[in-house]
Amino acid sequence: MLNKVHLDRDGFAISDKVFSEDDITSLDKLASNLKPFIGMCKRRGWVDNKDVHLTDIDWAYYWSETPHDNLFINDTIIPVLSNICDLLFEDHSWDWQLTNRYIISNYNHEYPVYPHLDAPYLWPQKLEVQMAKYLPKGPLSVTFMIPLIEFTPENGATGFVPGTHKYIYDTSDWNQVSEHRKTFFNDNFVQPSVPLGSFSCFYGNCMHSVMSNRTNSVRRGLIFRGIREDALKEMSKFGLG
Ligand SMILES: O=C(O)CCC(=O)C(=O)O
Repeated sequence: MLNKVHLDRDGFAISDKVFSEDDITSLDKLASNLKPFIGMCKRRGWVDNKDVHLTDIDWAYYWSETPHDNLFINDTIIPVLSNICDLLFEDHSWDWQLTNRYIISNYNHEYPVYPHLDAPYLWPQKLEVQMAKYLPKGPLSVTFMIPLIEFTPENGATGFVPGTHKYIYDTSDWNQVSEHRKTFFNDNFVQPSVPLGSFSCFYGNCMHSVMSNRTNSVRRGLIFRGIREDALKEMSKFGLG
């Protein structure tokens, strides 16, 4: 279903088709009615839920909270992804990052890239917390992105820099070097298409970014992240979500 050799070589891999296209299309319809939670506006940058008129914003992209009671997600998608986490975390226990179950809606925009690492490798609000430097070796997180319409380079398929999960980053100067990181990303990214019914799976420390959507269709995707238990314990110690 998922090629682990490719995942370990590149830091990301695209699965076989495992979900029904009809179920995915129904979920996309449901997702189109979810309200924005946090995101990037085309004109005024980052917006979060403290802002009042979230629905009036000219979004580039935003994240909505995923419904907790959806049978397709709970009975079909999560068991498939859980099996993969069991395999990837090997004999470590792990759990879902419950504060980060999102559907991302990516609108037509030509917004600059935001290359980043996922939790628990990067904490923009606490850059000094660098778990990759002191927890035992091995993957600390795996992110899954399930497209709700086919992902293509034209509609903003996720961009990845292959192989970047093999390194440890010093995140303490994350903000100072952001322009260099964007240059590095723009020179090296790939944008694999992800067919409907498949998903992408990537280690949280594989550098990736939301990309421009140059079509008039909204590109939505469901995001789940499995995190190793020792990292989850550190997160709760530091009050990180
Ligand atoms: O929407 C995408 O393609 C990537 C999303 C992402 O990087 C994130 O939610 O952290």
